[in-house]
Amino acid sequence: MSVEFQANLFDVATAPEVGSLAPTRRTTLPRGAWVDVRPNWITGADEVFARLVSDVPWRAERREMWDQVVDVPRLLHTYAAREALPHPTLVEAREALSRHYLPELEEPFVSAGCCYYRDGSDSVAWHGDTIGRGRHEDTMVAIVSFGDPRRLALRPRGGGESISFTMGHGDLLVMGGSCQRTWEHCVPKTAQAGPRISVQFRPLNVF
Ligand SMILES: O=C(O)CCC(=O)C(=O)O
Repeated sequence: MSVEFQANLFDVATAPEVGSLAPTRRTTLPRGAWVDVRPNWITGADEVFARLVSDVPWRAERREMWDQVVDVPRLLHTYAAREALPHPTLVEAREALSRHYLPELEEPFVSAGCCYYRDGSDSVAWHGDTIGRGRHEDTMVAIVSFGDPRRLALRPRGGGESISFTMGHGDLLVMGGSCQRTWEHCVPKTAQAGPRISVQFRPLNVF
């Protein structure tokens, strides 16, 4: 699938750099969930974004909704454990996350789900990553965002007040503890936004 992308708007000459994870800011949520945020974790990320746009084999999905089959409003591709990632910075990021969170997670991050939000009308609805082990066990999902800022909102499963984090170019957000089964998250549609790519690193058998 070809996706239009104006690479000349970006500074693809600056080399990407994965920063330190020492100053992450943790927000503790009720029911054993938490969110870590590290703004500007990957600097010089324009070239990473451009390569992901052009090299990831993006696919559009369709799904049944009520009586109709509708387009899923974003493009997707998942790199399973042991599959080569499309940019060395993603390999570096996955290794840094695995090292930093090993004492808590007790296993590495292995897969990388990629989502391409082409504009503000692309989105993902409220959900938890509960296919696989996230349904019953505490786990972590680490999201790195590239491109235009978008809001990632979280709310307690079953109802309650939502909170949200704006994820900008190169920012990291990690959902941990019981977050996938006791909370839901979404990326709502917005009136104005350019393209954004989200890369989600997950441990084995968390989807
Ligand atoms: O776009 C994001 O950062 C969130 C993606 C997500 O929640 C998912 O694909 O499960």
